Amino acid sequence: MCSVCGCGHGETRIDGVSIDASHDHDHGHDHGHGHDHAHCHDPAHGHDHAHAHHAHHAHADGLSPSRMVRIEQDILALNNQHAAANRARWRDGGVFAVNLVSSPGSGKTTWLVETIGRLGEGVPLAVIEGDQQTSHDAERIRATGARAVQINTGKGCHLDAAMVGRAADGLPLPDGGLLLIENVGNLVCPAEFDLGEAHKVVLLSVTEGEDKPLKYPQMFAAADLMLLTKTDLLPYLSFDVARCLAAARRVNPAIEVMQVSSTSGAGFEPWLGWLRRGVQRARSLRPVAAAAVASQAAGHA
Ligand SMILES: Nc1nc2c(ncn2[C@@H]2O[C@H](COP(=O)(O)OP(=O)(O)OP(=O)(O)O)[C@@H](O)[C@H]2O)c(=O)[nH]1
Ligand SMILES: [Mg+2]
Ligand SMILES: [Zn+2]
Ligand SMILES: [Zn+2]
Repeated sequence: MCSVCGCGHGETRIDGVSIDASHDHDHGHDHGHGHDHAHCHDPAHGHDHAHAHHAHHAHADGLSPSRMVRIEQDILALNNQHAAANRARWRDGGVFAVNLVSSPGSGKTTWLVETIGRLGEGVPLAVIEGDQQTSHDAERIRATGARAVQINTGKGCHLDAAMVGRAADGLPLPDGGLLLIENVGNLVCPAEFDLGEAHKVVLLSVTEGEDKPLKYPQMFAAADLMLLTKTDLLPYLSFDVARCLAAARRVNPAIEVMQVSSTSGAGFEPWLGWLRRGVQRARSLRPVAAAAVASQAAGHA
């Protein structure tokens, strides 16, 4: 299990094939009786849920709190190493990688499907889908003609950098491409796991309540962009957009916000612009591209 959040690991599958990458992330059970049943999304275990996430530390019988903190630090440090490797690889390939996070059902896959249809041919892209079970979302992406790999995390409630690195191995992206990563639906744990992405993008749908940024501040602090989704439903709800944006800016004054709807098509223009600028930036930062610019500059000197 993962003692950062108490979620279960060791049964990760990529497109149905079992991998053991998550062993990298699996210190907990070596050191004591871990609470595998303390998974954060199991409603039968409300106590553990609260404990794991309010304190941001899971607990395990027989382990002192300081030992648990060290194990968590080890897990996150190891994850950060994998994330750095992913980041270096994407930098070298000029790949723009985006990590989409939200609670279940906020509209991530629908938004990606609509995005892919609108992006057109100019941007080569691939999608990594994360869910505990099923390959429904990868199938929805493949139906657009785009390439997609499904990671099933089993009891795990978030993607980690090692899993994503493995999945990316099976998804060669041409230089200068766009990698869209849809994380497991969960507003808590994915905030802590860097995948090597350029940006986390948090989706919050208008049916979830305007106080979510205050309730889950780590996620909104970790994201650079918030997409307020399903705005087509606003006429039927009492959702206060201004209050929601104020809450988001209270936990992250720099967060960029776009109000969007896959149903009405609202918000695609700024979003596609944001993606295209990211792709251009990643291409220009590629070491070969940067070296060419430098040598050109030297030639003109
Ligand atoms: N009204 C409305 N419904 C939407 C919109 N976008 C998505 N939905 C609906 O919301 C539900 C969940 O959408 P998904 O795209 O599967 O959400 P998700 O975030 O990928 O869900 P998980 O992967 O399970 O976390 C589906 O029934 C969609 O049809 C939208 O813009 N407006
Ligand atoms: Mg989805
Ligand atoms: Zn975990
Ligand atoms: Zn968790």
